Amino acid sequence: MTRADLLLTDCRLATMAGPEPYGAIHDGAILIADGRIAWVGPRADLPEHRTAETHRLDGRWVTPGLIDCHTHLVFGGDRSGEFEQRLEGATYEEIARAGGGIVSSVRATREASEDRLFASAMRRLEGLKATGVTTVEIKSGYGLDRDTELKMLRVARRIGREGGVRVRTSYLGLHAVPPEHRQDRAAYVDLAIDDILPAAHAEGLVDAVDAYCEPIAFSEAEVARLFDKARALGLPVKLHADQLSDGGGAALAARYGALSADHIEHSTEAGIRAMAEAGVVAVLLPGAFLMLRETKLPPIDLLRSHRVAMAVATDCNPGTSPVASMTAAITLACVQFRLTPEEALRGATVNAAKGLGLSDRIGTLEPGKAADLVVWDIERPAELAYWLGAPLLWRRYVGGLEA
Ligand code: DI6
Ligand code: FE
Repeated sequence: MTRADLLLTDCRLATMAGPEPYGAIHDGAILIADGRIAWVGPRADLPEHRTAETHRLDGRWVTPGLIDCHTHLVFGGDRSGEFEQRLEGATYEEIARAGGGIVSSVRATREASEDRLFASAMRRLEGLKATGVTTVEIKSGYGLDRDTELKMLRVARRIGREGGVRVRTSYLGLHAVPPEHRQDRAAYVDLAIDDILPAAHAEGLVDAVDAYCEPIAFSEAEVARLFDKARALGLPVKLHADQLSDGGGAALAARYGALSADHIEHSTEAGIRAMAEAGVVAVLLPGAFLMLRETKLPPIDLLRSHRVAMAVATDCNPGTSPVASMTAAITLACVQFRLTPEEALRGATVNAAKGLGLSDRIGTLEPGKAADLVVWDIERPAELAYWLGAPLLWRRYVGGLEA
């Protein structure tokens, strides 16, 4: 007799595991106990069980909770003025080099209180939750001094406690050189690596370490120093790689066994091969591609032929991707990058879990995994990619509880 807290029944399942497209089970049921999936399969095979509660889902589709594995959800202010400048022809790099860009969000983030940062991030989080997100990665990187980086990461942890989602944090101290160090970037790199990172880690605020590797940001050598420190602290790494130019970011990420290399529009085949060999997940960020009106597509065919796992994320940030909808990221990945709807949904579930190092806990509907799941008002899973901005969510469960 299987003991359960909750039975979900009369539903179609996209388990994202198994040989069928979407790992589909067409008349399925799920038993949930202690916040985890105890059993999942065709309703006809449901084992004998005792359960406190039953939810009938009237044939709706159930998927794993969506995982947004790359966001900058916490920041002060907005950059809609720069958006207007870009519409008039200024480029992202020009604005950054003229002292705008990331640094203008740094000013606003330093000024904002923790409560204010929390409140504004929660508003954006509502958009993600309404589009099925149950786990979100949140980066620092708009503080660039010790107090503000730690403030951002504390807000991220608070979102994990109070926001109705699971949160993974990434320390992104090497995001930009802050204004007070413009004349002395080496001193900032030292500070970010030898002072801020250890302080954040000592407070338990860091799940992974990220960096922005671009000519307008940090070099391979600077990032390598950061990654050496992360390794010494036992922290996994990931990288904003080859977004605006080929800077060898994919290969660098592979050399350090990174969880993921993100963007990778400009990565070469050698870089992709290195990622494949090292098991690095490719995180595709079609929101940034859209908002910057980029034209250089990420090498999707190479990722497929080298069997690199592809994830899809919003990159929600005030500069390049003011996107607070996970289903919009899925749609954009299909329309712009020509992922299939199934690839895009894998990218928002099983492959995103891999990109966060959480494959054993979330990302599929399988026994033993957390009962993070989403019930959708759709007839076919491809609708998650097809609709842009339509409300499709019917209900979310996090750890087996309606959230
Ligand atoms: N992610 C980032 O961190 C940068 N680009 C991206 O896609 C810059 C974000 C920003 O301009 O604030
Ligand atoms: Fe980013």
